[in-house]
Amino acid sequence: MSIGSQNTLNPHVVAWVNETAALCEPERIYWCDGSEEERAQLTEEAVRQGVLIELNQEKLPGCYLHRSHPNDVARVEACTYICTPTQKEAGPTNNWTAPDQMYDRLRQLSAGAMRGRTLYVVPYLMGPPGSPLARVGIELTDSLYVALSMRIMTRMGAVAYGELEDRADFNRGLHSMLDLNPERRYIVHFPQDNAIISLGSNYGGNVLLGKKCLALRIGSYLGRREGWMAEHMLILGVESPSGEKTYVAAAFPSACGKTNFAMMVPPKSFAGWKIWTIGDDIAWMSPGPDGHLHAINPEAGYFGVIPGTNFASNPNAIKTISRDTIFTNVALTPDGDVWWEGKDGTPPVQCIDWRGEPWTPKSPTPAAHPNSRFAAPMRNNPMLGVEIDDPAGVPISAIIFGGRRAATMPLVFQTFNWVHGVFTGATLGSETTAAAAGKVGQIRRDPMAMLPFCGYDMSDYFTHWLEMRRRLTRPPRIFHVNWFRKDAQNRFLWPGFGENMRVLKWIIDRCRGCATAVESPLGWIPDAETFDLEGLPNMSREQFAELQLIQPDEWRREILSHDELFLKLYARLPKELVFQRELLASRI
Ligand code: OXD
Ligand code: MN
Repeated sequence: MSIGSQNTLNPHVVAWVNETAALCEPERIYWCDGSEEERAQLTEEAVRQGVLIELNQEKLPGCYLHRSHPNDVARVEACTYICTPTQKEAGPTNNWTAPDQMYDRLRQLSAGAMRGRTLYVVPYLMGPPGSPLARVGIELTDSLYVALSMRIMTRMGAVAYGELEDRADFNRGLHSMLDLNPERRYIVHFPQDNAIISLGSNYGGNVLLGKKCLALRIGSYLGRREGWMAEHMLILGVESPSGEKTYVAAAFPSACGKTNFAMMVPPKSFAGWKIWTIGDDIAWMSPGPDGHLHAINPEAGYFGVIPGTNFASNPNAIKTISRDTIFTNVALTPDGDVWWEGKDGTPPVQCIDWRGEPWTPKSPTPAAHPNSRFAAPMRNNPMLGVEIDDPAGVPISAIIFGGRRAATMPLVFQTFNWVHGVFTGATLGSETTAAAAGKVGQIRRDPMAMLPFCGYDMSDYFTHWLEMRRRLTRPPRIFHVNWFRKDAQNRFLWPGFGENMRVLKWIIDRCRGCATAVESPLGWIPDAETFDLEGLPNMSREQFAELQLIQPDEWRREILSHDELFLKLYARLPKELVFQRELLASRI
């Protein structure tokens, strides 16, 4: 075994790398430093090995295509475990195995797993340097794709060792692709040890360990212990024409438009308004000395769903992915460009699909996988908020929950108070998407969009939310939105994308106490007579009222469907949520 140049003196890191190398037996250890030279060298190596395909560098400088194994294209919740010391701590919504048993099983699978391969030591920092919320992780991986993607998605390299100094409190993440056999696929969290082991996959959500594994599953566990929150939320700043900024965090389930919302361009009638992106997927939030909830984005890049991304739906994303981007599972055109369903322009006459097979517009399957992705550095975003590097984060005025619902849910409502807001988040329902393996389009309860990401018992998580209120003198107001309501002909009732600015404006005006609202059984809703529809073609006041309609029959069914989750959690569900449900039923 030859050792590359070790670039940290931290004895805990060195000991852990040696211990892992002794188990996995890599041929070589490569210590990443995050430099430009390293990026060039590792990229060249990835192209040589066929891990990355170089794209047309004139059109797409610094951009590459990666194809994952066709059996490995999404997060796999069935293979994801939270191995707390007791099953009770993981709760009924997580897979659990006793830690000793799971460590044994994974150790056996990892023994000699990196023979003939390189082990990359990837040090990374989640959050701005100097932030009390920031955390260091070290991922040991045998995937070059992971090493290069982590460089985009996190603050990777020397900066992490600088923050860690000689401490031992870093997240230990071990990843090996093994042979990509789904039978040997495990994404396992040991929150009490701040450790993750991911085997048998090379799909981003399962293997970029800073993201879902550390920033959400382990993060939520640490957050409860230490009095902060790790949430599946975008963060954005709304700037008014007079320069006033209001910050909002929003939780939507995977592939429901968080990236589009975080990068939104307001419509023409909102001249002078700007949306600044702070984060598109994850928020770490903690009470600040001013009594506000303050949020940082722990990530440094976007791992976005690409189908449907175009100049109309998300012009800032198109600019962001025009360079230094790794595309996964999109199609390749003959001139070295990429293609996906919903891209601007006409489909190519022929291309190579995401599996590497010839494709034409007549082919029966899509050219890009429905969960194809881009990994792009946030610094490419022309509307990146300057606050991104502020260790104190941004004060959050509104929290928005949203799901993908063809019926029942109105465009927007404001909850009556924090506890009602927690109930609304806890009962969030949404149609399943291609971001996770399994059936698409079925409504499931996805509390706070955290069902696949909560690193402990979901009832304790609700209690944590309720308790956070006591630590805030200026809590955010809580709202619910639904961009996806359809009419009887299955057409979307709301245009979405940039037009969502109208809803966002109502939300921030409510937070600032300067928008009217009408009381409804669900909460406060905009007055259909005064809501800003100016310049919105094809939207009459009657149509807007249809979007906001609350139908008692649908709502009776909706309340019954909360049982899908509540019965599972009933034994430990905070009583506040049970009472909120009663109140809602009586209002309906
Ligand atoms: C994601 C997801 O990749 O939520 O962000 O699946
Ligand atoms: Mn996500």
